[in-house]
Amino acid sequence: MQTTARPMHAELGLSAEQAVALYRTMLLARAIDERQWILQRQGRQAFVISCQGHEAAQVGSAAALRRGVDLMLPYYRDLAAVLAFGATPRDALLEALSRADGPWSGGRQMPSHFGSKALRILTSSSSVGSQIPHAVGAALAARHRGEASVAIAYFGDGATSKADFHEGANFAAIHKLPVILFCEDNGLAISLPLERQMPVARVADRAPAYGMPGVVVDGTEVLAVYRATAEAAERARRGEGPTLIDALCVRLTPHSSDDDHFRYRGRDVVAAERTRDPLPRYRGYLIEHGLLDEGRDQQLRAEVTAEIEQALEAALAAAAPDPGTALQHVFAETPRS
Ligand SMILES: Cc1ncc(C[n+]2csc(CCOP(=O)(O)OP(=O)(O)O)c2C)c(N)n1
Repeated sequence: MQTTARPMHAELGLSAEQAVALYRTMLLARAIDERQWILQRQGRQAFVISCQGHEAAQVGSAAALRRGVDLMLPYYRDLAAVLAFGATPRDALLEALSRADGPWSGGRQMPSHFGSKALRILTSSSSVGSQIPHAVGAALAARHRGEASVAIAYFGDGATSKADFHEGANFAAIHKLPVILFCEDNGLAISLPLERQMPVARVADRAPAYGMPGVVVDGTEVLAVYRATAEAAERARRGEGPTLIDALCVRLTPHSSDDDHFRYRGRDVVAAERTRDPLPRYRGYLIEHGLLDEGRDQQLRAEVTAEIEQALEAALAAAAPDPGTALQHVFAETPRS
């Protein structure tokens, strides 16, 4: 009897529309990110820190969770993850331009510091790794409240050398908390390569010390990431505790708009990373399985561009915060000037 292998998205229970929607979110994140570099170079935006190269890891993982139920604790690179969890281009651009109406901090935080009570995205700090124990605490609180939420903490490989990671992993594992520790492993902490960050070969090798699975996944393959995250979420919901996912990503830009990566990476290395760009990879999959063609791709890109232009127009027209409010939420009592 002849058997035909089902395409991976179908195996994962994703419809054709859902499979294309993942691609659209990846396109949207990439286009907002590219626009932010232009705004920064124009002097309109203070700072950029990119998700470029991490889109598949972020969208694949966020899409495998339940919006409105699960808790997301992102770090600064997670534009695509928060878009996949319900944030809009307008939200992103209002905050990128530090506008008073910015939904994450009212323009008080640096760009890329996400947080939305409505979307169950816990506010993020610049301090590397600090969201990891917060995720563990949020999962514990959810359990006490009888909620069925899984908390996902996102972080880079560098963050796994912080005490926050080890304390969080240890506590989550002892108490079998519903946590996913999701490492977007691009092999660099700014300029420091992985082999100088840790004495083990991979981030995933840290997992056995905490009695949890350490799952290595190609972070440039959106469906592979979806599968790994869905499995970790099921394990968490069954009460079996946390999973460390080591998603191998590429960082297609310098660390931030304040960095020149050619001072520590050869042009050949950056060019090699570009061959693993997650967008053309997934586009190829969709075309191969008849879910996308050139015309539909162009149409999606045009839609995304129009959406961003509209959001940008609104963000450019929006008011900056009143300087008189600069100390609000900083001190319990405003000190005398
Ligand atoms: C506690 C702390 N130490 C140092 C920094 C400065 N810093 C910002 S990002 C970063 C690198 C983090 O690398 P990684 O966790 O691998 O994430 P990536 O940026 O590569 O995605 C460092 C050292 C910081 N923000 N917080």
